[in-house]
Amino acid sequence: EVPALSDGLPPTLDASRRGPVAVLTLNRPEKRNALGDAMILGIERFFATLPRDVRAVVLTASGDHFCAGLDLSEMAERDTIAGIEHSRMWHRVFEAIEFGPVPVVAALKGAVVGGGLELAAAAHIRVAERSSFYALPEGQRGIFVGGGGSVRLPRLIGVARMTDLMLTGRRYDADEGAAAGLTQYVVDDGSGLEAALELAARIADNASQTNFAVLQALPRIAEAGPREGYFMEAMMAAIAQGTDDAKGRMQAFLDGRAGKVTDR
Ligand code: 1HE
Repeated sequence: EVPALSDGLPPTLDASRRGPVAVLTLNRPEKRNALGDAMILGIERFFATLPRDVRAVVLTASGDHFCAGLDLSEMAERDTIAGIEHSRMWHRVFEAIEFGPVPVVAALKGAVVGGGLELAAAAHIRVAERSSFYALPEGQRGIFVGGGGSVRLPRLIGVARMTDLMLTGRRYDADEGAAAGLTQYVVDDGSGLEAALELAARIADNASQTNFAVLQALPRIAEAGPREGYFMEAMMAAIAQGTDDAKGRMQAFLDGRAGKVTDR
């Protein structure tokens, strides 16, 4: 018997399947999907046990808000070392998303704040409903980002915007978030999941070797110097091009059997 996607997940997470796309839902709307340890570890389990025929993931949330960040009720009195270990756990799990097996599309709405914004930043594409707003309220709570936000967010929006968000506690609305580079799509309220599923279906149609290269090679090339970058690019291009899948897809185009760029 095939195990269900949601086996072993806490009740605050829900997982389901739409053909080649798996949907992971943060399901703790009464706490605005605040992320406790069980949820973080559940997210890790979900990605670690994804069936091999899943080709893309949509990350979404129940209720009006994507995620209110770290569950502040679990912060308790952690000592310094335990605090480091806790942050490193978030790093491990979010790296498993960013460098995981398949592309992840996050469908955002309402609050996308603190650790919720850090989680969204680990996805590969972000779709925002108009209700979305973004903030880093760590300054008001006396803490710092701990879920990789200081690494990922400046790469999306730049150090100056990140500094402004953290020092002033300001909020970006959906349009400001898109203009700053946090998200790639803004859609009407109520249509975020549908839009994310449509993008995920396109991703699932893409060649596996190209999706692999985008997830595994692109971020490493972006961090490398140009000499190493060009070399890694050439290696990755040659590996992708040598697959039977690539040859078949190129021939299909030459034979007039494949879609044109203008068909999408
Ligand atoms: C929570 C959390 C939470 C809500 N941890 N319980 N994150 C924050 O500082 C954001 C704090 N939350 C808010 O500003 C607001 O809750 C929202 C703007 C997100 C939503 O407002 P609203 O009016 O819809 O809901 P609410 O009435 O504030 O919250 C509903 C319940 O969720 C309430 O509990 P209740 O028992 O009184 O019903 C809230 O206490 C609870 N709740 N957010 C715990 N975050 C790895 S480092 C990451 C560092 C961070 O993420 S810092 C940022 C933390």
